[in-house]
Amino acid sequence: MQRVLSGIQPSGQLTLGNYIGAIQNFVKLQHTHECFFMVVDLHAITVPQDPAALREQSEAVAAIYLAAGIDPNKANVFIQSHVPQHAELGWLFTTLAYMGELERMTQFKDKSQGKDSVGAGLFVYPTLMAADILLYNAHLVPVGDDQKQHLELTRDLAGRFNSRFSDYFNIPEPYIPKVGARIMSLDDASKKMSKSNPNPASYIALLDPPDVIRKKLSRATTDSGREVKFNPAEKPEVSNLMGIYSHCAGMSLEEIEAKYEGQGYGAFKKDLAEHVVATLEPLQQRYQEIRSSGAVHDILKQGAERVTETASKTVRDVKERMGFLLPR
Ligand code: AQP
Repeated sequence: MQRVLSGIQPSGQLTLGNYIGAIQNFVKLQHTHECFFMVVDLHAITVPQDPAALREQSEAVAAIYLAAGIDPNKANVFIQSHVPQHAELGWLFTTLAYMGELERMTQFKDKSQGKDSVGAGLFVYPTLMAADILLYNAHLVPVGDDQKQHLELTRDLAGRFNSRFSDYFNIPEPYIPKVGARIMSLDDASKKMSKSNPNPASYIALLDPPDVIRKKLSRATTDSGREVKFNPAEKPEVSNLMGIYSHCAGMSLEEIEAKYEGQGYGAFKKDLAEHVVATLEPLQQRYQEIRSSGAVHDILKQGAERVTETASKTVRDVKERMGFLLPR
């Protein structure tokens, strides 16, 4: 069975973008692949995090995975920092990477732009991501556009290790989901919806109460026209809302256009809010049950225990091939 690995950073409240773009695919993949779904807290700290919020969000992301339908008996669900081999292999890969290739990473350029001081962790982030993937010799990595370059680097580092030391790593492939959705921000359709956006009106958080969802969607930016038409180049805001609608209501874009023909944006936005609320309500209910059951910690402990055997074997094999004197 092919192995799939992915993770989400506990760097804010998970959004509808994370759900549609990542978590819903995770739920499907667990039935056909051996899956590793992490809460990538070591990645989250590459930009400053409030300690209490980081702890809370880490548990929340894990509980959302479970509430969304990831079954911890089918998929490996764990916190990245609970398996210290991620950081260890990350360091080993940092020594194999070149400054030039890390400097070319567009995510580093974007996240460091205009900042006076940029953390070194943000710079070496892709070598830790390579370690996450190669630790379990994953075959497939679900990636959005913004992560494709990091996966290329992972492939380069795996190949470099194989040719410099010995053929050990499988070269992972990107997994592009059939329905690849990129949900854009509600206040600026040129930016993706992001959990670390300081303006909460720019995203729908998965745990937003129904009234907050209704309010955010009624205020979502549109354009000065009144036609509900899918045209990302000329009507990016409306097209983004239509993408969300289509996803939550299970209707095609053509059906949505036909339904709201000649009606303006008001009715469309109102119905959109109800579809989003109906999509998220069951998840929110399960989330509350899971959090109050106190089961998350045990599930995470078991998840980390289960993957540790593979992770420590990989690190041991890698160190042996690199020439480390191993403890006997
Ligand atoms: N707007 C989005 N539309 C579709 N998919 C999205 N993902 C994130 N935003 C959207 C997918 O969710 C996963 C989470 O990845 P991450 O936590 O490593 O960080 P990210 O991609 O940078 O997501 P955020 O929400 O924008 O986080 P911050 O603000 O912390 O950087 C990935 O699979 C991503 O494709």
